[in-house]
Amino acid sequence: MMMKQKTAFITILGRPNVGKSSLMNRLLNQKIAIVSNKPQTTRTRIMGVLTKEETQFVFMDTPGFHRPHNKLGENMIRAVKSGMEDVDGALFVVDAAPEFQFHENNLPSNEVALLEQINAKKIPAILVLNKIDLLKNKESLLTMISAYCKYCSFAAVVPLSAKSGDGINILLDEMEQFAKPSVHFFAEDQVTDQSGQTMVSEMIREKLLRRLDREVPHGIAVGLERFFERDNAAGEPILNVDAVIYCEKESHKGIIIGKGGAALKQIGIDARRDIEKFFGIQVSLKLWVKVKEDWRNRDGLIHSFGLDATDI
Ligand SMILES: Nc1nc2c(ncn2[C@@H]2O[C@H](COP(=O)(O)OP(=O)(O)OP(=O)(O)O)[C@@H](O)[C@H]2O)c(=O)[nH]1
Ligand SMILES: [Mg+2]
Repeated sequence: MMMKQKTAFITILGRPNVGKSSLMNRLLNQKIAIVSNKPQTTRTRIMGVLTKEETQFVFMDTPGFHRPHNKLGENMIRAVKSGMEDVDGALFVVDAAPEFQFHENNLPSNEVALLEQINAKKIPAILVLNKIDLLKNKESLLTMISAYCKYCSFAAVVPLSAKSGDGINILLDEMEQFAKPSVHFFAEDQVTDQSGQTMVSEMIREKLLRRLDREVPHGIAVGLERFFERDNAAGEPILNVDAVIYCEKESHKGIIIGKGGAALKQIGIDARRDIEKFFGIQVSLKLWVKVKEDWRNRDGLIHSFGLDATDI
């Protein structure tokens, strides 16, 4: 007998670095969105699909909500806002780790602004307190919960750890309330709308974010020049990828390449390992570094890197 199908479109919102992408990856049980300890890792809206029996969850991982400093940042905020249109629910993710300086009557202003939008658009939201694996004393959660609940009447409150998976099943159960009777929009085995090429350039960017410090990683974009499969002499398929890493300054280029090319080599090794794991075939990866000054304020370049605002 056909099960009655249900669908829930759910946007994942929060300030930068709280673990939105980690949470989506954990929910999907697969790494779709890149993760780093640098704020503003996610730059576009990334879709992730989870089909659990009769319910299909369609997640939208969004860039961290912040005050933009350039055109790229403005596009990122537009991606957050367009991710709030026509959704059945939201996960409002906050950082419960003790090193996050939490003041009860003084929530970060970008969180307050986001909650105001959630309220104005009447989006039912679940408060997700992430990173509880870092908490020794769970009592601090109560203070946080009551502070956030002053700003929004949440449909549920779920403390969890995207890292360990603790609490994820509770969230999955709570999200069922967002599901509406509807046919499924995606095939059961589809996990994301990102192309293979986008996944590859993002995997390379992740390694750069993880390896680089200060302002360098924020000014990086990765473009693919070539992406094709060919058999080697032994008849085994090899995925060939030629990628260009764009940065904003000549001095940044030097940092990315490193002494004798050592830094770039390591980035290439790390990225290749991930790409091979993802596609399940051997990969040949070649990397170049080029400077494009102030590209984050140049529409043409933003467009060529696929970082336009993602309007529905
Ligand atoms: N200990 C711990 N760390 C976590 C957890 N979830 C995420 N992190 C870490 O938090 C950092 C940020 O994670 P992301 O998933 O990239 O955060 P994000 O909210 O998507 O960040 P932006 O895309 O920049 O807005 C990374 O270093 C993660 O490894 C968690 O449950 N526990
Ligand atoms: Mg992210």
